[in-house]
Amino acid sequence: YSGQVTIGSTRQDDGTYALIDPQHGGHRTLDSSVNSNGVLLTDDDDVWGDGTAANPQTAAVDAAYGAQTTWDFYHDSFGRNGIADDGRGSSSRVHYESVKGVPLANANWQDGCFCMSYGDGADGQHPVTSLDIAAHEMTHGVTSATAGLGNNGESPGLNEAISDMMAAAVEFYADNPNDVPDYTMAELDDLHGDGKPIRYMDLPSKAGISSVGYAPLDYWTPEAKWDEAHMVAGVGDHFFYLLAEGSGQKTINGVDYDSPTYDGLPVAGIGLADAADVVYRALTVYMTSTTDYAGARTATLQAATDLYGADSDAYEAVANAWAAVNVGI
Ligand code: ASN
Ligand code: ZN
Repeated sequence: YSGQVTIGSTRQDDGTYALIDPQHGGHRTLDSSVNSNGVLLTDDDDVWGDGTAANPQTAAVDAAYGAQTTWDFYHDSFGRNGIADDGRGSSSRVHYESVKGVPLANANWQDGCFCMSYGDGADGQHPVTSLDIAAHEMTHGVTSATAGLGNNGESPGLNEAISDMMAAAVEFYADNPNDVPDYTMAELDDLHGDGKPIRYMDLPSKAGISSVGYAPLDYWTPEAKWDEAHMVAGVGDHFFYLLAEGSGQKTINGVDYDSPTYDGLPVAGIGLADAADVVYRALTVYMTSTTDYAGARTATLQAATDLYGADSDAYEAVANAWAAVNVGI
């Protein structure tokens, strides 16, 4: 999905190369079409994949690129040394199926294997391995290693939103011409077979009714306590878009956005880098396993105070962006 890229590999004793990335904690890219645990990918000439899904190495290139780029984003933006901030590399499994023989149109993070797993899409031809997906899944690992947002109430939805926020930030960080930096999720993976993204951060309900029977929330409602996590994530996704870019119409990298506010009052954005700084500090210093949206508001206000001061534009923007999604008013 990201065109021709350079990825890390390791030369082995037998002269072949393996997808072990020494610059990123020894991250390993594994092929799960052999068995579900996955086997390390190896190659004779160290040129991997060919840009087509038919070549089984192509998805591996995406996964390796996603892991290294997300690692570099966390390092360069926040000084974080890997998912657990201890230098340890994760692994990524491609051609993964949760149920053997059933093509998987999804990807996930699992703490148990410290790994991301990527399916090949509903038709087995559209690997779910774009950069925003990789960054989303890897960020679940960061969240797990820090705030540990849990399974109750609004925390799972907030967890999903944090992964979407950082996924957007990673796309902008990578600035890859083959993958336009944007505030949508999975626009390259064609998960629904209609060429459209699965989530829109400027106006989450634009995604329409999902397979779970609900549309993502644009604004907080009591539903956030029980609705499906990716629907509840709409509240946080919308908050983040407004904090970074502000309300109203805007075209960024050729993509049109139009972000309304709950109270109709405008929000002035502080830019993506500062917005990501606020969220990262809130996630790693103030959020806990039970943080809900009201708690996320408190955490981000505290983080903005720490980073920019209580009298700063950033503090005011954080407060306004939460009010604009009906949190804390
Ligand atoms: N792709 C999904 C996620 O990371 C996986 C899931 O919902 N189980 O949120
Ligand atoms: Zn997720």
